Amino acid sequence: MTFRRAILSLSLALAVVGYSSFVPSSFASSGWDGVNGSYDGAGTRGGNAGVVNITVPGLFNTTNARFIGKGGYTTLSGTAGGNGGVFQINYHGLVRNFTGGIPSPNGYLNFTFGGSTDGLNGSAGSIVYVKDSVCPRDADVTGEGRITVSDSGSIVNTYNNVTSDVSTFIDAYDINCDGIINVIDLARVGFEFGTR
Ligand SMILES: [Ca+2]
Ligand SMILES: [Ca+2]
Repeated sequence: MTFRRAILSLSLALAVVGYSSFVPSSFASSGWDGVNGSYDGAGTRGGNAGVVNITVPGLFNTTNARFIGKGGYTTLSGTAGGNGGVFQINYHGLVRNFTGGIPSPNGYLNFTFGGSTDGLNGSAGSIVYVKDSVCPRDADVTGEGRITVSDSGSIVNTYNNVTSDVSTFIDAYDINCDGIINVIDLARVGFEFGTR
């Protein structure tokens, strides 16, 4: 899928149906950049980048996903650059993570502000992760897109906690949603251990 830069910044709302993994590799290098200001006459303000909102009922695979929405560059004196875009994903689980300290091998996000000839920047964009809690919950209980000893260790550290242990019970660790964190949840981590 290829998008060409238009006069107005492009926005996208995409809802994936069915409980399947979503691999957005076809969006490689897609751009929602704001347009740069004109160099004709006094110049113009750079455009704001677009909004990307993707809903995935299953796994969102960030491995080769690239989403770019930078604010446009302003050439009009005394005026700030365009604003960066908004990138929101609504998902059940991640395969790797753009920003969780364990970056995807090739995944990339850039929703930065635009600059200007007078050094006035627009506002930075925002990146919003919204993980659902549909049962059974994702086995990546720590949420960084990998299933490792951090997931099993988190469950072990709260082992046998029940929902009434309000100060220590963590919903995400109760993968099968039966109200207790125990071997059943640990087994689900085991089934997927090292798979992402
Ligand atoms: Ca994890
Ligand atoms: Ca449980």
